[in-house]
Amino acid sequence: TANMTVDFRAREEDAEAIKTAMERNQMHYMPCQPQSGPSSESSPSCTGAKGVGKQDERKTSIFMDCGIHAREWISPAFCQWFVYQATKSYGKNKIMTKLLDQMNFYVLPVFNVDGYIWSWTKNRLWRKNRSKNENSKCVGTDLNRNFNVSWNSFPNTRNPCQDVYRGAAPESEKETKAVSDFIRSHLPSLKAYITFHSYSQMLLFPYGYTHRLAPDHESLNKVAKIGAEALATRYETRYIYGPIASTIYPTSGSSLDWAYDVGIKHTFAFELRDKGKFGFLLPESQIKSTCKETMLAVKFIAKYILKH
Ligand code: ING
Ligand code: ZN
Repeated sequence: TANMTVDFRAREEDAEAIKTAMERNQMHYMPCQPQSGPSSESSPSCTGAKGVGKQDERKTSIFMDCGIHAREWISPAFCQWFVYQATKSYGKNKIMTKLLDQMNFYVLPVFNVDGYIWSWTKNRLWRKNRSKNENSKCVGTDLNRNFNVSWNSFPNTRNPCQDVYRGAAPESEKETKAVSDFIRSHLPSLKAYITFHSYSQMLLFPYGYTHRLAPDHESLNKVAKIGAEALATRYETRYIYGPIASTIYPTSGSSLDWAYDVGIKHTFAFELRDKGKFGFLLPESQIKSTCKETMLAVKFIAKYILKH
């Protein structure tokens, strides 16, 4: 599996450009830490610009990830759209400016890097990552069954040859481990976790591993309703919403249930377009409209979270 890092690091030569762009947008620029070396060095070398955006650990934060499953191509497209729109509309769009001023958005655009590449180059319908499994010639773990939550409870995820293979142990995959570590180290500023899948047109929230309702069910249901309604205002795309187990199917070891049980109150999974006509092979002509309507939902969810 590919090495990954969840925080954004610019190359040295990009640092000046980023500094200028951020100052133009009245964002704070945190220069990189000088590396250890002779103190006489007039211009300390550094490996990158850390902390793009107004970084403040105490601020309300939202973590979003896309592309946990390789073949769900509309998902990484959305994360990219989100970052593009956010940076472009800062200082112009009132809601976006307020959101970016008052909260941190941590965006992981491609969770499952090697699986995603595999889906572009070898097998369009590949879902898992590409890690090798001991004692099996089947490759890959389903990263959305590999989280440390109710991990051992569902028998249908134990075979490495299945698309929903849970992995050798909870967090056995470095992608799962990296995201779990990142989230753990950013608690308790994280007020929301949103993960993007396709397809089905659903807005899901915990639980998947049990039919029990989440302690915050009423609140989750209300925010999901707001999100689905906001999304529909653009092109009348219909989303259904509800707990994972009763709305799509029961699952164990998902990032959504894990993030909720670790203490993030607002956790949602989008199943983006469509409802099966094209499925994972959503045509290019629908990318932009899907991103636009989804953006509305995410903005409404973020706005709600800021207020409550
Ligand atoms: N669907 C998700 C899956 O992992 C899901 C549904 C989302 C389950 C969030 C649990 C949590 O099966 C797809 N299409 O991958
Ligand atoms: Zn998925």
